[in-house]
Parts: sequence; structure tokens; C-alpha cells
Amino acid sequence: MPKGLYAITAENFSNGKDNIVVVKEMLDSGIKILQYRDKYKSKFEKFKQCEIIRKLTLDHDCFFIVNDDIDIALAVQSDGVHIGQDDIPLKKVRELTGENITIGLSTHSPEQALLAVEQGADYIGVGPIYKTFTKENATDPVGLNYLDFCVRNIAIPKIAIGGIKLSNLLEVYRHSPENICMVTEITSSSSIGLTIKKAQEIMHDYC
Ligand code: TZP
Ligand code: MG
Repeated sequence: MPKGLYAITAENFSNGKDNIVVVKEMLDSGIKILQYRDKYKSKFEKFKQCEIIRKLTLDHDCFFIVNDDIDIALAVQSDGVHIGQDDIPLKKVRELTGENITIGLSTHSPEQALLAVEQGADYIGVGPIYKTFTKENATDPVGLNYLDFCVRNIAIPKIAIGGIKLSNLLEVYRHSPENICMVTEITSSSSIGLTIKKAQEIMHDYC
């Protein structure tokens, strides 16, 4: 999985645009890791969008991850699937997917991060770093201390997520996670291209 900026769809926070329109703008602006996340559509609707996004991401050399739906991930042959602490246990997901797919797991504590590695996760989500209004029932912010723990103790890639904006991106970047995710800062931007460009400049300067 490439390092750098990690984008996630959020149709409810996309200024009325559908996921496909937003994804096209993201890809045209150079996003190299994209997660499809949609908590409101039917399985059929999600599958149809993921089918399109799979083609688009292949054309743009972008790593494509499906959130929650292991069956959709397998059906469209995404590069990865992302699960949370309340989903089917990671070991079972691995049995279903086989070794050739990247599995990401959201974590919120040192215990969860260590267990994720033990159970074979390929990367972990670390967050929410700051307060976020994007995810319903998000846990309280874990802050940068938990990110520091992970950077020191967890060898697999770490994706910092939650409440990250252009305004605090540099602060997070200085803590050296392999990837940083901004959800609504990108999806709800009136210029997705400009927002991604600014983010990439900030992250590039401090490599
Ligand atoms: N997982 C942890 S926080 C979050 C997810 C999906 C949402 C982060 O969204 P935003 O808009 O970047 O705060
Ligand atoms: Mg989930």
C-alpha cells in the first residue's frame, strides 16, 4: 500500500455530489489510496458504485479499499478491505479473503493495536485523533499520544484519522504515521483538487 494521503468517500458530506463524481475528482487530483465507505446505501447500490470505482482506480493506479463489506470487496476484487472493532473478527475475515487482500483494522487503544498485529492486520487505523462529526458513534478522541505509541511500537502501517484538516495536518504529519486520512476536509471542499494539492505539499515537505 502506498504511503501518503488516504481518502474516504462520504456522500452525506459531499455538497450534494454522488460518490462517483467525488472519486473522479480525487483521482484526477492524484489520490493513490481510496476507501469506499457508505453507511446508508443498499448492498446493491454499494456494489454498483464499487464496481465503477474499481475500474477508475485501476485506470489511475490507485489502491482501492472497501469498508465493511467483505463480499463486495471480493466481488469487485478490491485491493483491500477495512473493518472495525465491531465487525467479524480479523482472523475470520482473513479466512474468507485469503492472503492476497490487504486488511485494515480500526483501533483506538494500545491493546487493540497490539492485537491487530498479532491477528495479521496489514495496517491499522489510529483514531479519532481529534473530535470528528463524520462518523456516527465515534469513540472519544485518542489524541496524538496514542499515535505516538503506535509509531514507536507497531511495525505495520498506521493511518491517522479523525478530525484532520489542512489546519492541523502538519501537526499530525510530524508524528510520522505512514498515512493520514482527511475525510470531510476533502469530500466537502469546494475545490477538491486544491485541497488535495495543499495536503500533498504539506506532507511532502516533511518527508
Ligand atoms: N473512522 C474514525 S474517524 C472517521 C472514521 C471513518 C471519520 C473521520 O472523518 P473526518 O471528516 O476526517 O473527521
Ligand atoms: Mg466497519
